[in-house]
Amino acid sequence: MGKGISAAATTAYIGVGSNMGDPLNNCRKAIDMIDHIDGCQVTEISPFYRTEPVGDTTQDWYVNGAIKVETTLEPGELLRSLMSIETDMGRVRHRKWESRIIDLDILLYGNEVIETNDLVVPHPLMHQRRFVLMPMGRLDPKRIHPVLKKSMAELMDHLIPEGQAVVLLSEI
Ligand code: A4P
Ligand code: MG
Repeated sequence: MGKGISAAATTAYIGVGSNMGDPLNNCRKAIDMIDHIDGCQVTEISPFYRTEPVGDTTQDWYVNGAIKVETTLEPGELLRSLMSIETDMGRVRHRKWESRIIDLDILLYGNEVIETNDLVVPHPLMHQRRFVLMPMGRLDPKRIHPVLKKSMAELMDHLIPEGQAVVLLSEI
């Protein structure tokens, strides 16, 4: 986290999740790799949580966290860098929502609203997901969702918590 980054950098938030192998270690390793991307500096790391699987409830529980980065990469470049970290860590894609060694999602990129074929920001499900809002609320509870115009803390108050158990795992 020692590199300097230019004044033209954008603040972005990335969701980090894993439910295979050693999930906590996978999350930490991915964050370290993100910090080593040229043009990307990790400035804050949320606590990690053990979280009940959403979607396919037969899966193992996840470890989830979120990070704040300063980046000079364009959103598409950031996405490609994150996807190559997923691949380098051994992620193989078969079907949507399957168990994964690592999942890196761009949650917010500045206040930009992006809808292309391969990138939607803010992440379209973030406001419904406790495993995202809990760590986001620890990083920046007052951060405003650029589409819904509500803070992370307000979104957290409005979500439906059933089936979304979240247990604090560790403070960093
Ligand atoms: N893509 C579009 N927008 C974005 C974005 N903002 N960030 C595209 C990252 N990628 C984005 O993603 C599929 C495609 O989404 C990419 O090619 C990219 O171009 P993927 O990671 O290959 O597939 P996926 O993860 O199976 O799909 P997706 O939509 O990312 O799934 P989710 O929504 O991430 O759900 N339960 C718990 N407790 N914790 C979890 O972390 N995660 C999921 C996966 C389900 N249940 C979970 C968790
Ligand atoms: Mg994903």
